[in-house]
Amino acid sequence: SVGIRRRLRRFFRRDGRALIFAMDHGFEHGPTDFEEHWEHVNPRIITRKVVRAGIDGVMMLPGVARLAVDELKPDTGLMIKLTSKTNLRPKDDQLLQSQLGYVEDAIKLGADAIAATVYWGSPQEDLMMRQFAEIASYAHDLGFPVVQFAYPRGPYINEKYGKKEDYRVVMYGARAAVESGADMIKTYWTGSRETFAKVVDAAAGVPVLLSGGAKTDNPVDFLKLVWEVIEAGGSGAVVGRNIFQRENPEPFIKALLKVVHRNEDPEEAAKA
Ligand code: FBP
Repeated sequence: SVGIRRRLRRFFRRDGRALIFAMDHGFEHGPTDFEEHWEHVNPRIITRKVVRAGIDGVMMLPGVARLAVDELKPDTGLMIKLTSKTNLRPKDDQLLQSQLGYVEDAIKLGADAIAATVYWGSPQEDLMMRQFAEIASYAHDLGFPVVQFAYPRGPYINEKYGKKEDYRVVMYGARAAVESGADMIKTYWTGSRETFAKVVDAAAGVPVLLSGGAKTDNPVDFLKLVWEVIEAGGSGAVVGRNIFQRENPEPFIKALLKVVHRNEDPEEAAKA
């Protein structure tokens, strides 16, 4: 619908690319994720910094969005994620993301997009598929785009492919996201430009964004990774730890924006 297209444009610039800040870690990993730079446990403080640096959008769970929303610029895309899990659950239940909020809650917060995770290949895949279908159907009816964090993970994947980052697995997850109605996909790095390009192909025009991952010791290494994603036809990145675990996230975000939007050489981008 027109509403979906219009709202998607809040994240993507004219070049069709976006850099989005992710901050659901206090729930999904626990507050220890912020211990590297403890001030950033306060959603207002870190949101103020990322917005000042020029980030295109942010992704949060509803409660944190409520705390941070006043720090956003009118044109900062707001993505509200409606599923998560804590790291406190028994190990056997870690392969399930549960719904913790509703499409209406996200809309009341001013969301431009609704996000939900599906662990493709999980023993609880069926439940997450239904959850995603319900969220997507309602959000689409109301003209809101839906973002799928398409994360393949499960015992059979490990048995058959060795690792969840195998491009055949990541590409399968991206394709499953498209076929289940996603308007934007967030997924893992597959290890090379060539293989990530296949993931992008399998998504058949639905934008594919990198899921940041653990902080790299050397900031340039992460800039290089994002550069590869862009060269592979990826539409940008959704980045959490690589931003908020850095002492000084603002220059790093500016460097990331140069790589995402100007294909700038990572070493050069890091210098400025
Ligand atoms: P990062 O850039 O820190 O990897 O954030 C992306 C993200 O998807 C978060 O939204 C989420 O909390 C986290 O990664 C989940 O990571 P994992 O499932 O690997 O524990």
